[in-house]
Amino acid sequence: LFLENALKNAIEQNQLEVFLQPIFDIESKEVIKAEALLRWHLNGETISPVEFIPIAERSDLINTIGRWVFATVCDIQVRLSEQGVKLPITVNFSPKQIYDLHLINFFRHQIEEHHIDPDLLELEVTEGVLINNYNKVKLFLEEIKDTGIHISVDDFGTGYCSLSYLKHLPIDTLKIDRSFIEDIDDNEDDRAIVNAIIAMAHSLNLSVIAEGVETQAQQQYLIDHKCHIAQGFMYGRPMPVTDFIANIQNNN
Ligand code: G
Ligand code: G
Ligand code: MN
Ligand code: NA
Repeated sequence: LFLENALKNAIEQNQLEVFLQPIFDIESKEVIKAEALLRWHLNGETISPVEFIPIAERSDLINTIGRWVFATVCDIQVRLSEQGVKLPITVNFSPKQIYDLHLINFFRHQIEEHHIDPDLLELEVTEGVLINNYNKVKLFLEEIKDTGIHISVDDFGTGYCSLSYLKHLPIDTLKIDRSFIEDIDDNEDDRAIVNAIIAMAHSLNLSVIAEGVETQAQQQYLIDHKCHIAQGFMYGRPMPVTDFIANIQNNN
């Protein structure tokens, strides 16, 4: 309860910060995208979203926070474009936000106000979202698609999403869950799952991103199996926007 009350004031107290983690093209060796990851600074400590997002999801607080993250990512896009950087940013989306009335209008409004190309924005929905409440989710995602915002499926492989769902929903990208990448060197089942996801993505004309890539061996496996977009500590940890911009300008 202490955390819940503190979280209610986090936005106005300026305690929330959006970090960026690079998403890397192994072939071109360039950062091609970034994921926005929220951090909460409280009394000199940084609290992980793993801890506070579930608290926010217990009430409408998740809607306030979700909107704040989106608006902040729009601000970040303005900052990037001032630096001559054009890079899509993905925003994590909580299942509860589907019930945030007028959320899509809010997105449209933010895009217009910031003069942003919606091609530079992408929502990450988890696989579970697609299965529960399919009809409502389909309508919601189609409305999102109409705004020009892209859609990716996060933590892919952990749910039970069928091929036909993927085919009928306006999805652009699959993100292979990092649990499958972690043991790819010595777990045959994980390799089979990763291969199947890559094949599925190619045949449905979707992009595919491997998450949680930490080693050269994992990267080599992905190259050999035709997945050339990756995210993980090997390329960069989530970092403050200022650091992210400095890194981009040194490397690209
Ligand atoms: O960055 P980190 O590994 O601590 O993130 C942990 C989890 O928190 C991830 O599953 C991520 O999707 C989630 N998360 C991070 N930022 C946000 C956010 O802005 N909104 C939502 N709903 N989840 C987030
Ligand atoms: O659930 P989601 O995919 O949104 O989670 C993203 C989280 O994964 C981020 O919070 C980030 O800190 C974490 N992450 C990103 N890359 C790596 C990695 O290479 N190894 C590990 N262990 N975690 C990672
Ligand atoms: Mn994510
Ligand atoms: Na994930």
